[in-house]
Amino acid sequence: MTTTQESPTAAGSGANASENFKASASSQEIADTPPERVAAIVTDVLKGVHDAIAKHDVSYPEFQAAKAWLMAVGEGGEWPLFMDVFVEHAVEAQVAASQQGTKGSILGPYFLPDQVRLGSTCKLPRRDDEKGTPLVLSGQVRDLDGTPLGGAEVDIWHADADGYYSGFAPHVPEGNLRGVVVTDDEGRFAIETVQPAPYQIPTDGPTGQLIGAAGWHPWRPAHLHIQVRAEGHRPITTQLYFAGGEWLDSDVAEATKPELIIDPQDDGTGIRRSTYDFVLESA
Ligand code: MBD
Ligand code: FE
Repeated sequence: MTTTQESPTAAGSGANASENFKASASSQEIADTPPERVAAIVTDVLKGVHDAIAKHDVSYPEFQAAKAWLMAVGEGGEWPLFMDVFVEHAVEAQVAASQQGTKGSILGPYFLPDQVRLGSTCKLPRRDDEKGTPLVLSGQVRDLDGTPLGGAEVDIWHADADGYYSGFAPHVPEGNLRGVVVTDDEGRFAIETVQPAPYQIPTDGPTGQLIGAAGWHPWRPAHLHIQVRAEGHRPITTQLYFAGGEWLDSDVAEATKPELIIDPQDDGTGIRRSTYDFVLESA
């Protein structure tokens, strides 16, 4: 598999994610945490920092470098990117411990609400000359008892064949490769799209600079983001990955799970097809 040659700009992705997060913050659940709990959590976070300073005998120049880097993350609007890449998986693991049905994964910084609603058998919005191998994902949404959930929403968004997301890369049209697919009476859906490429954290921003400075790699394996919602049911936020794909075993965001790997097969006409069913628990 080849990966993208062009490198996304930090300004085109991380910064937009910051604006998007602020715009949607009012509709999100922002915790109202009691003081004792704030104190308990922040004390432990700070203790982790203090312990690392002592363990590694951190110097003043290193402390000042850390401050400069933290400022750059904020100025570049990369906090959503950084938090979702390096921290969100730990929060998701806590949620996963109490969630039945389809395995979840992290939301990431590139979800956009209110995308175009599409019928159960549909094509995601795409450019006339959209690059990439055609891909059809079909399946059924059910509850834990196996009852099909008609009218459920399969909200899907993913990078293009160069690894770019619409809304976060200026050259990709708004709404590209995003849609809210509504299941039929039997809870079924069939979504035609194109195979996404692996995603590279922009190397020209502070998050990418940290990754480079630490000698890590900046890649996430190719993935489809999916959020499934149905009335009276707990929504599931997840991602699907591709068998044999590059970076599957070393996702920089640590968000893969074996249950979330699909293995689309060419149907003989150049279209790769896979099925995946989503199971939701009652709210
Ligand atoms: C992505 O595409 C993504 O899914 C996550 C979690 C973080 C950065 C970019
Ligand atoms: Fe992503």
